[in-house]
Amino acid sequence: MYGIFILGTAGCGKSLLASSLAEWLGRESKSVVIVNLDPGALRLPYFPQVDVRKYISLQELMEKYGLGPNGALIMAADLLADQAPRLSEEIAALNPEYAIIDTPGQMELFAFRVSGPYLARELSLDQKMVLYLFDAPFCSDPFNYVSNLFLSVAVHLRFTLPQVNVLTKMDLLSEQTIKTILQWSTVPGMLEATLLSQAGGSVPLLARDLLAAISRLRFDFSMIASSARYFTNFVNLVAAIERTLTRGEKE
Ligand SMILES: Nc1nc2c(ncn2[C@@H]2O[C@H](COP(=O)(O)OP(=O)(O)OP(=O)(O)O)[C@@H](O)[C@H]2O)c(=O)[nH]1
Ligand SMILES: [Mg+2]
Repeated sequence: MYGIFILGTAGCGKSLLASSLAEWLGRESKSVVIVNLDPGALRLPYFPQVDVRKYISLQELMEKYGLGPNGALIMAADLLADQAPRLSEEIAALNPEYAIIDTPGQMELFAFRVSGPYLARELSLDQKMVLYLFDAPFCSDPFNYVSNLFLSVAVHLRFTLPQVNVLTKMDLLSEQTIKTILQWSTVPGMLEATLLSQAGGSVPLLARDLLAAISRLRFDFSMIASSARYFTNFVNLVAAIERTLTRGEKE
C-alpha cells in the first residue's frame, strides 16, 4: 500500500487534487482510497472512504469544552494523533494500492504540531510520500514564491518523507507566467535577479539572503505544474509520484 500525503497552505487545492488524482489512478485501474484527515472540512469534492470526521467532531469539541471554532480546530488537530490505529485499520480493511491522504486546511495545525508527523509515521502504509502544493496564483509573486519554498522545506524537515512539489491551478495563469515560475526553480540565478529587480526597500535583499540560505540545503526545488480542474499534466505528475514511491521501495 502506497500513501500519498497532500499538504499545502489553506485553499491551495489539496482536496481537489486528492479527488482528481484518485479519479485518474482509478481510470488506470488502480485501487485507490481517499482518506480525509481534515476534521474541519465542510464540503469535499470527493467521497472519503476513510474520514476522520467520523471520530472527531468540531461541533462536539466546541460544546464540550466551550471553545470557539479556532480553539476547536487546534484541539481537533491534536486529537488526530490518537486516531492512527483506527485509521490504519480502516485503510487495511480496504487494502488499496494507493491511499491518498487529504490533510487539514490550515497546514500549520497539521504539519507544525506534533500530531501530523506522528500520524504520518504511525499510519501503516508500506511506502509514503508528500505532495507539497504551491498555489500558482499566489506564487506568481516572487516574494510569495520564496516564502512558499521555505514552507516546503519546513514540511520536508517535519515529515522526512520523499517529497514532490506541485504547482497547482495552472489553468488560472498564462502559459508564460507558469513558465517563469518553473524557471525560478530550475534556472540558477533567475529568481535572485527577479527578487533584486523588485521595489520594496530592504525586502528584496532579505528575500535574496533567505533564498541563498535555502539553496544551501540541497533540497530538490523542481516542481510539476498541473491543474486538478482539467487534469493538466497528470501524466507527468503521476509518473513523478510513481518514481518517488518505487524509489523508496528499493532503498
Ligand atoms: N481553476 C482551478 N481551481 C482550483 C484548482 N484546484 C483547486 N481549485 C479551487 O480552489 C479552491 C480551493 O480548493 P480546495 O481543493 O478546496 O483546496 P484545499 O487546499 O483543500 O483547501 P482547504 O482544505 O480549505 O485549505 C476551490 O474553489 C477549488 O475548486 C485548479 O487546479 N484549478
Ligand atoms: Mg481541503
